[in-house]
Amino acid sequence: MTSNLSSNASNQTPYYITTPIYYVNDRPHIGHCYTTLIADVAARAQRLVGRDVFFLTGTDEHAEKVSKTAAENNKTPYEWATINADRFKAAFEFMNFSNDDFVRTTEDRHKDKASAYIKQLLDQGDIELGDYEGWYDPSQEEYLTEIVAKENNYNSPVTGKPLEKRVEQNYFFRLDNYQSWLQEQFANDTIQILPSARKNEVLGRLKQGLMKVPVSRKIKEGDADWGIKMPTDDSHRIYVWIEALCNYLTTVDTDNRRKYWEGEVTHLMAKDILWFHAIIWPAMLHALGKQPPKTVYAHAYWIAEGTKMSKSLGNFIEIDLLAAYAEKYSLDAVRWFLTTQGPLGANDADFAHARFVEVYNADLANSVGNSMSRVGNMVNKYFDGTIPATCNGQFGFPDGSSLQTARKALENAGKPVDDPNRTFDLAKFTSEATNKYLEALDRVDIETALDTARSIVREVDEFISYSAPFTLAKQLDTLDDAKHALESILYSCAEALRIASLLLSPAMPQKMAQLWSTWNCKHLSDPTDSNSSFVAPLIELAQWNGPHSIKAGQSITKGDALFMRADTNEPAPEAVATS
Ligand code: ME8
Repeated sequence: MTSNLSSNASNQTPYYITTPIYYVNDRPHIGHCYTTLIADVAARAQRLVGRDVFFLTGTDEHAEKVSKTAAENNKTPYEWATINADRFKAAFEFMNFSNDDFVRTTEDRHKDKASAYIKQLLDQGDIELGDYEGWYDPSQEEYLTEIVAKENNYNSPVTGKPLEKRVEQNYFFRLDNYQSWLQEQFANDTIQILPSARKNEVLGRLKQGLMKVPVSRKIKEGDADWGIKMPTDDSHRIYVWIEALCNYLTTVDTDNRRKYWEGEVTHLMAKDILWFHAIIWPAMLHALGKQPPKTVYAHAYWIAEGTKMSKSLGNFIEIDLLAAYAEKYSLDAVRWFLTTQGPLGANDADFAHARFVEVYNADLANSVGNSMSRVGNMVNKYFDGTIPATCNGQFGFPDGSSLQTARKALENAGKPVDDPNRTFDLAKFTSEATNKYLEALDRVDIETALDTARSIVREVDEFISYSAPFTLAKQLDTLDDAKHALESILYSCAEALRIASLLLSPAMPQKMAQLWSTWNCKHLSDPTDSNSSFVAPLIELAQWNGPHSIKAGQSITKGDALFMRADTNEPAPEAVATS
């Protein structure tokens, strides 16, 4: 059963996953929660695999728009940044994210090291002083190339607002020196850019050639005292984007965390900021003598009820609305919907109430939740809630004779099966699903991973419909071997669902913990550890009839339904402002 395993199964390399650090000019919304959720699910899944994981998120505070909004709100930049950083922290706690740290770029631990990296680049000649004239996008605080500016009619490709022609004396990073090195990294996937549509865009733009990029801003009169000064020149500040990128390294550039940078690094973000992460940052790292990230993953955007979210439309889906959905349908249902229906691939995704309810009912109430309570209820009804002693794993499917007995019972009841040749091998099915799950994780393909987990539930549902244990249960006294067959079938369903629950747990940690508690599978994870650590790596935990399987004599109590069915006509929940 353990042959042909994905390389991930025994991967001992530390795993480091990051989200963008978010601007603190405003409060968090669905987009910020989404990227951080994908990182959370990936981090939890890698911990489940047994890897040493570090998951980082945080806030990007030294942007001009932060000091501007602060002034509009009669606050100092730092006060305003703190108000919003606290909102991000609260939102991420509410979403049950398992980040190992939350970095604020106003912290000394970040500022000191970011400054030291810039100093190293200056000393090495990778950063030099020069004049710069270019198209500046004030809304994004970035310069665009002539080609990109022209393509967008000299408007911001993100906000559509006009670009400004600016001339500045600046310090520049010699990005142009790294073109061929970068091309090599992408050609052999030393740095993998995902999804592939995004990689093609980056390669296309890279072919147009790289220019040196500004890494500082001249301080003007009247500027807020906000940001980190250039280490050798007080009249310049480090450009906020360059400083922000450094957070990924500054936070783990300590004796006990350095192993994460030397391990496997995954940067997650939306497509708007891919260029910085795929081109500028790896080149800076190379110049600093550090290894580049293994994966740069850029997802697409959430839109709201068919419309792009924007400040002017005031249609941002904020954390308060997600909280209202969580209140009504459970937090894990919100996590499930966002993870499985989100814009992980190349296309944007719509947050629409009708779709939410449809997915909630189809995937959770009628599938995962229903299957788990059905099997629990049958174990309760037919075996008084205890897995029978005769069922010590060896009755797990394949066990052709039990299926034959089930067919016989259906025949006796006048409801013969349509396909008498159908076979079920849940042991093999779960083992293959676990492998597929591991492979999907290698590509940060969380949607496929979770669908694979749910495919186990679908197979169990099909197995129950086909073998009809409720019909078999009525013939315990009249049909030879009926008891053995019933035990075997229900054991197999419970064991397959136990394995499914493991694979689903990164997306729905609370609901799966609830199942483990009613099914007495607490040994799967240590409930005292909030960081969801497991007692063994996935490949051991998910072993059919292995050391962590459902055991003879294990009591499976009848718990509350994990997900109640939702009324499709119910109105959408409304946000209740919490902050
Ligand atoms: O760009 N759909 O910060 P930011 C999905 N500080 N994700 C979305 C989204 C949407 N509609 N809107 C935003 C910055 N996001 C810089 C980053 S990193 C060194 C510096 C998510 O607050 C997505 O992850 O504008 C996107 O990349 C990020 O928020 C931008 O956050």
